[in-house]
Amino acid sequence: MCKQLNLFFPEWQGGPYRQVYDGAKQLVETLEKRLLFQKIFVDLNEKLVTENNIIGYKTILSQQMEAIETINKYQPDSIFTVGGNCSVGIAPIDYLNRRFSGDLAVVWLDAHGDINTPESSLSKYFTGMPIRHLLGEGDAEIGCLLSSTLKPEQIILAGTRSLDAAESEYIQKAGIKIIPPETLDSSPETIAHYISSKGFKYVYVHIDTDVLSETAFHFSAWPSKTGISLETLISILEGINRKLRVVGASLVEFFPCDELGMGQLQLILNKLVFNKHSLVDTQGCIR
Ligand SMILES: [Mn+2]
Repeated sequence: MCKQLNLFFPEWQGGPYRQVYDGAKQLVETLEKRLLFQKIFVDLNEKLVTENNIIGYKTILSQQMEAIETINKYQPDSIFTVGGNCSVGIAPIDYLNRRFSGDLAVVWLDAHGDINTPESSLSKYFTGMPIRHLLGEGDAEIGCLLSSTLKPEQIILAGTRSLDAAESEYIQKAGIKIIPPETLDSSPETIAHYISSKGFKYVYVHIDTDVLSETAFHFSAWPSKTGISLETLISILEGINRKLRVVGASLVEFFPCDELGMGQLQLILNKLVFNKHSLVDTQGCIR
């Protein structure tokens, strides 16, 4: 049997909205009826100090450290994370990349690139920096916590439509694959085909709900009109499940939802299948 770890990591200091903490908490409270979550302690003090070009630096550093320690303690085969900011994917991706010796494609379903360095970031929000740290750049102390380094060819930015100039320049220079929302809407299988063609077997799926258009989902922290539809997102996940093995996923950056929104998140969760086991069918976490 595969050991799966479910993480509740509502890190919110990486952006301007404490509501992403509340959104994560609401979802986890409904999921706890059938899934066991390990909680990463998150500070609720709103006074954040900027250091090393990162808002809330010390707090974020200690929270990331706790996430890494928790994962290392359980040594899971797969990890599902509810966030929080996009930065909650750093520890799971770093661990899984090491565990699968680099045979891991990371699908970053997000309106944004999240690929700034602390220096290139205009906002200084850590939520816009996770991928660059996974690529071995960015803050040195955070880098010291990580045990592996991703290669640019492991990353697929999907549904991306809002990039800073420095991000666009880096993506082009590093040769990182980017698939715009229009391509996904007309051909949701593109991602699974691309990953298979590159020879990867294992996949990590990061889902920032802002990959969806504002009309498709109303509760994203950074909504924008031109995203993909919910049907497209479902088809993307089905395509990935058919061809590849999902060993990690994160669902992040949403505010507390009404019943409609919770139902939409549930539809997404129904399609998260880890190592051929459906997340929603399983009882408990470590299995
Ligand atoms: Mn985003």
